[in-house]
This record gives sequence, structure tokens and C-alpha cells, in this order.
Amino acid sequence: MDSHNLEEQFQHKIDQEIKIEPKDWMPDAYRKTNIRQISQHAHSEVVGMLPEGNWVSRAPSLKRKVILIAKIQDEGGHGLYLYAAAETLGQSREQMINDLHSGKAKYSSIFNYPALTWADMGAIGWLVDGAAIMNQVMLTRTSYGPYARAMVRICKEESFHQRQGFESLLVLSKGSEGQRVLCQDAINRWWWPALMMFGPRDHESTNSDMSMKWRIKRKTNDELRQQFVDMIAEQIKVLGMTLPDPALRWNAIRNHYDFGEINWNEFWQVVKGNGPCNKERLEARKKAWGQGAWVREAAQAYANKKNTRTKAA
Ligand code: FAQ
Repeated sequence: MDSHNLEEQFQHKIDQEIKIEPKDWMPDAYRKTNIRQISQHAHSEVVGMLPEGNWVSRAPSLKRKVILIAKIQDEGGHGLYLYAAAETLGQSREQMINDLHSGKAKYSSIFNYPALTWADMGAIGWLVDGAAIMNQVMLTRTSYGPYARAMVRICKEESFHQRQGFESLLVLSKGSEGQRVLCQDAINRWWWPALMMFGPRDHESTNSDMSMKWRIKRKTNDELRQQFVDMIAEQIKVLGMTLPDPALRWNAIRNHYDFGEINWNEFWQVVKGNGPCNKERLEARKKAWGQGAWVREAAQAYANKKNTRTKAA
């Protein structure tokens, strides 16, 4: 069959909502963009452990410490499912990690901001995981089978993350004046970076057209961002706090909340590596990779030994 027919059949499958599986024929660009998105998603989960990891030893109670450790561990697990999903497309894990360390592969801009106070743990859970879920629920229906299936489990865990974050902020919001100030300050600092997680505006999104056609993405960056604003603008009322946006108001004609302009210059600066913590985050990942070398070597030696024994038997 010539490549034109193969592409037609491929698109027909996508349009019929039939999942694309690892051994199926797929256009090169579909494979590449899935490797790009899934690996960057995996990197985000793993780098995303760093801002919260910094607070494990300073959690205010045993209960909060246990919750935080469980959440961070989940994020590490999400990274692993996602690396495994990307490997089914023929990319080695080592190559993906090298691309992260060399700066070739991106990870979410949000993890280049510092977690300055305990209230940030709540704000990250509520706003960062909240934004992540908004995007990931859509991805449970993405066209590439292994990615879609990984997302189903990830979303279940992320919804616990979001709820624990909201509950943690709720406690602060009902606490002392000092706790209320901490809570509001964390919301103020995480709000705009959380909106940036959805990516550039649609007209600047270079990958969206093809990703929508191939149903890798099923909603655009701006659609998801609007959905997130509409959800959070209601939830903030329960906290009795405010969002740091004077332009935020309900628009009865659009049936959505209007909101202010994102600082796109800041977004692109962070994406290019010039955010407040970019260097620190990459250094931490490289150090962890180096320190983990003996674990990888030991696992490889054990696998080789097992293989030899099985063959001999
Ligand atoms: N940060 O053409 P588009 C989490 C890049 S997981 C950095 O619109 P696309 C869990 C983009 O890669 C959070 N770079 O791109 C957690 C592209 O560059 P490229 C991560 C960004 O792919 C919570 C260029 O800009 N979630 O938080 C960002 O169609 C708490 C043009 O953009 C995912 O990765 C950004 N924010 O749409 C963990 C979900 N936005 O690659 C720990 C899967 C855009 O061509 C604690 N990914 N860029 O060189 C996606 O849905 C998509 O990749 C988007 C971007 C929506 C992120």
C-alpha cells in the first residue's frame, strides 16, 4: 500500500475513535509529536517532585507529612508510566533523559517557580494539580492507546492530589490571621503561573493544529485554560480568598469568566530556561541521575544473571 493510502487509513481510524497501538502503522510526524509530548509530560512529573520534596522535612504534622510523601511518590510513578508509554514508540529512556539534561526537551514551566511557604503545598495541589487534571482528563481519550491508558490511572491519583491541596488551604483559610495571609500569598504567587501551564494562546501554539487533527489533543490550550478559570473562580469563593486578577468577572453573554492578560513575556522566558529555578531544577535532576547510576547498574547485572540462568535451564 502506498504512503498516501496508509495515511488515509490512519486518519480514518482516528476519526472512528479507534486507538493507535505501538505496532500499527503511523506517520513519522505522529510518532515524533507523541514522543515529544509524552516524554515532556514525563519530565514534568519527575521535575515536579522537586518543589514539594523540599517541604517534606518541614511539614507541620505527621498527617501532612504522610500525605505529602504519598503525593510526591505518585508523581514519580506518573513519570515512570509515561516514560514507559513513550518507549513503546521506539525512543529509549536514556535518550529521553539525555534530552532533558541537555535542555533539548522541555518540562512544564510551572516547576521553575520556588515553593516558599507551607501554604504553597496547598496551592500547588489545588492550582497546579487542578490545571494538570483539566488537561489530563482530555488526554484519557487521546488517540495513542498506551498514553490514553496511562492517563486513566494518573487522573485518579491527581484528583486526590487536588483535593488534598484544597483541603490544606481550607484549613489555613479558617485559621489565624497569619495563616490567612500565608494562604492568600500562596494563591497570589501560583495563580498566573498555573494559567501558563496550558501553553501559549491558540494562535501561537505551533503543535495544536496537527495534534487536534490526530486527536492527540482534543481541546485547545485556550479552551482548557478557560475551563480552568471557570472552575477556580467558583472554588475560591469557598475558601473566602481572592484571585489576583482585577479583570476577573462573570460574563453572562459568553457564559464564562473573563480574565486578565497573562504575562506572555514571562512565560516564554521561563520556557527558554530563564525562570527563577530553571538552573536549580536541572542541576538537581542531573545530580540524582548520577547518584542513581549504581542502582541502574545493579538492576542490569541482576537482569543479566537471571537471563543467563533461564537460558541455562
Ligand atoms: N511549559 O504548540 P504548543 C503536572 C511548549 S503535569 C513549558 O501549544 P503543545 C503533574 C511546547 O512544548 C504538567 N513548555 O505545544 C504534577 C511547545 O514546544 P515544543 C505537564 C511549554 O504540546 C503536578 C511550545 O511551547 N502536563 O503538573 C508549555 O501542543 C504537581 C508551543 O506550545 C503535560 O505535559 C509549558 N507550560 O501543548 C506534578 C500534559 N506550554 O515541544 C507534580 C501533556 C507549551 O514544540 C506536582 N502535554 N510549551 O518544543 C500537553 O497537553 C501539551 O504538551 C501542552 C502544550 C498543553 C502542555
